[in-house]
Amino acid sequence: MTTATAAEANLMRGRFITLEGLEGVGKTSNLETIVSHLQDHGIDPLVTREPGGTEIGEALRKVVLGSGHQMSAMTELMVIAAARLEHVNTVIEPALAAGRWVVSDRYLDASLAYQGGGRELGAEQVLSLHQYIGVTLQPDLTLLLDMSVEAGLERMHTRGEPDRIEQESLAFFERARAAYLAQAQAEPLRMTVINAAYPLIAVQVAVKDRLDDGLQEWLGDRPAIGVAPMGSIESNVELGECHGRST
Ligand code: ATM
Repeated sequence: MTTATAAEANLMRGRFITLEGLEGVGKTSNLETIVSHLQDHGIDPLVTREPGGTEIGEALRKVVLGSGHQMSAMTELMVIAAARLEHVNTVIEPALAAGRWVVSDRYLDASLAYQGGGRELGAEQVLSLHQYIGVTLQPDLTLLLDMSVEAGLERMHTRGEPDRIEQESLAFFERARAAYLAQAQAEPLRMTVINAAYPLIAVQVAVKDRLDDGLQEWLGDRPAIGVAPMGSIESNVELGECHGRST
């Protein structure tokens, strides 16, 4: 590919936006805000989630989150990474290459937080496994919803039966939160921390403001390229179906 065509391909590429945060921070409502704000700008994103987003990924999600399963931290990471490999190769990359924008409810930063921090595998092991299997795709923008672990867990406990990871200790979630925040500090241009302790309406305003900065940077005055027509909203996972519970 010549330099000119590589530049053109990059212009044509969709953008990859991820949403992250611990339990109870309001991910579900803010995911809807991201999608509707993009739609307001004529962008019809593919909405997906991790672990999951493919048939194999959804099956592996059940393995990882099923409360009956015991597994080592490395097994957990490898199962999640296998689901991610499938997701990136068969869903995310093809969509981006075709000019489609992708919004994912969680991605690699969640492994850095939960397996790297919570399970204490460390960022190095998480990243080197992904490097080894060839998952090197980075989001263009990551919004990290952050609030105190206690407040988040309090909200989570009003939602019914916790999954295998949700049953972890306060210390586990404190380590996961610290790992998320360390990652955001290391990559301030890609990751924006949003204080999720404020009322939802204020959090949604902050989410939209950060998206507007991105839209301005990526689109400038020109319309989005390769954007699916309005009204043909296609989702890799149905928002209502995959987010039956509020997160
Ligand atoms: P949701 O809460 O977004 O449905 O995610 C399911 C769980 O998967 C969540 N559990 N808790 N608590 C976080 C966990 N998870 C990981 O542990 N590592 C990952 O890489 C991802 C994507 C999710």
